[in-house]
Amino acid sequence: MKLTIVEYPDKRLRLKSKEVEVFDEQLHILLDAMNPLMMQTNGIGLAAVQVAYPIRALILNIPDEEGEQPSENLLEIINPIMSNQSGETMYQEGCLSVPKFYEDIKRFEFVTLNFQDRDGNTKTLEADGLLSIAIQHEMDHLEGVLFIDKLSYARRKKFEKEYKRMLKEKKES
Ligand code: Y12
Ligand code: CO
Repeated sequence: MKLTIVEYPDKRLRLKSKEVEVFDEQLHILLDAMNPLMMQTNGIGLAAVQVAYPIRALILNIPDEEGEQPSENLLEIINPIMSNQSGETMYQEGCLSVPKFYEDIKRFEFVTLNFQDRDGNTKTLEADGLLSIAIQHEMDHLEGVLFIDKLSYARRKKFEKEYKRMLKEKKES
């Protein structure tokens, strides 16, 4: 299965992802194809909508202390629901769908997540640190929300100008 990352300002990133109801081989094939794509592009999180499948599925692989992302650490999260949120933290976020841009974004420090795995089994996860931030970033994708939507008016304006210039240079090269 050949996947490519949908990049801003593509409108497909604005779709609200649909709940996964069938945990079949098609879902497994998609998840299996998302993982190598995320690894090849130095990602730590990827939602299915970012590869043009607007379903409530995402994968995460948070680097360990050595900066490694072994496949045992891969998290596959289907139909996530946040049940608890607390604290406040700030992190300079990036997104595979908004290449080359990083912005400080405020998030909850701790979250509790209820979700299903690739076979439909229900799970609970308590997250802090980078995992908590990544979960919130990826869950925003399921609602069609991007981290740049959380910027102040002035920062968003600056981003749009710089991004437009970057796209123009890319087109010309
Ligand atoms: C903290 C903050 C944000 C997240 C969401 C997941 N974000 C990513 O995985 C971002 C990956 C990323 C990778 C890049 O490298 C390449 O594309 C090769 C990158 O660099 C460029 O675009 C040049 C930018 C972002 C989780 C946790
Ligand atoms: Co993203």
